[in-house]
Amino acid sequence: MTKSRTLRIAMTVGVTVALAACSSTATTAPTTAPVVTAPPVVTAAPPTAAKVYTYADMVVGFIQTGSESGWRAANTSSFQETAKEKGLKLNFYDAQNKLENQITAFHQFNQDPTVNVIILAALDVTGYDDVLKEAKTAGKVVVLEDRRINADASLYYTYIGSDFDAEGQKFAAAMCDALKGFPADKHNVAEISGAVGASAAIDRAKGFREKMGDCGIPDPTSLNLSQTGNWGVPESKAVMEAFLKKTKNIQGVIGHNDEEAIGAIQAIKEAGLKPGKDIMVVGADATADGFKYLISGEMFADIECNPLLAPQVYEAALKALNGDLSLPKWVPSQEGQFFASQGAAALTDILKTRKY
Ligand code: GZL
Repeated sequence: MTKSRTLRIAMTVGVTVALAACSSTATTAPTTAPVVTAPPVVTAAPPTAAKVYTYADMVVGFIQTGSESGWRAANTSSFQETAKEKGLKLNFYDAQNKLENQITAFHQFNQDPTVNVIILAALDVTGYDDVLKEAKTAGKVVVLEDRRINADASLYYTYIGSDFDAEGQKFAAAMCDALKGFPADKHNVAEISGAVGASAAIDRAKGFREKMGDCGIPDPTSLNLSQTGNWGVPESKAVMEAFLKKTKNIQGVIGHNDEEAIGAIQAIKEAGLKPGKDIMVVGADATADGFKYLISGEMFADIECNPLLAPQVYEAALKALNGDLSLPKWVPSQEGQFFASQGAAALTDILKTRKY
């Protein structure tokens, strides 16, 4: 029974008593006023109404991958800045790109009674089942950000991140566009992929292969022209150098992020070839660095991947803290793509409006 109802009952009984008293005095000659003994008003202590959580009550354990790229730096800033804006407590953990560090941190957050929300940017697609089950037992809200994982969906509230498969398909469509000026039998594309095991790399590779056939691009793996660049410039440059030593019969290259595309561009130029003319380059993330190479024309297209996920992720976590489990198990990020053909001036203006 809510407090207000209890109060109404008390008032009704009180009023009844008063009315009774009135009627008794109004209808009978004055004698010793009858003692009206109202039944005791039972005011059971009102049950505590369910607590309504606000951001001030939110204590987050955030397990980040590391600081491997411009995208990641923007993603980290999004969580740190938004935490300040909303007044929530953020315990930030940088796993230095080591899965074992993520597991250790997850376990520690599970054991921390002050933490009520755990946010994970998963380095890998597997390996989290035990800590996810531990979190469920401990009553923590778990939200996946950026990367999906292969775990039972009952072990987390929701996943907020990109459709990497769709991004991979955009890679293929952009590369087919880039190769329009090349003979049909000269559509050999090298792939510098993201970190092995990362959902972003797995799904971008899958999406690319789903659509590369639209313009006769052979599978880079079948050409022995697919290798991880581990999201970074130096390693990706070395990979592209090795590809070019193996064969000059390469007309395109996709980098699973901007750093990998930039590493490929550096290698292409050092081999005396012209990126954007001899070899067409497509990257991903659409960071400020990626935009520089779109503006110079050395990168043909940059597939956007939105790192500014914190507002959506924190909002989802607050819903879950308040028992609202209405979100779907995946909330895809909204993102587009950019092309050198938009022109240096237009791209420079767009860059001015972007936060990363
Ligand atoms: C994509 C993200 C990837 C970026 C890379 O959502 O997971 O990880 O594309 C980053 O830059 O390292």
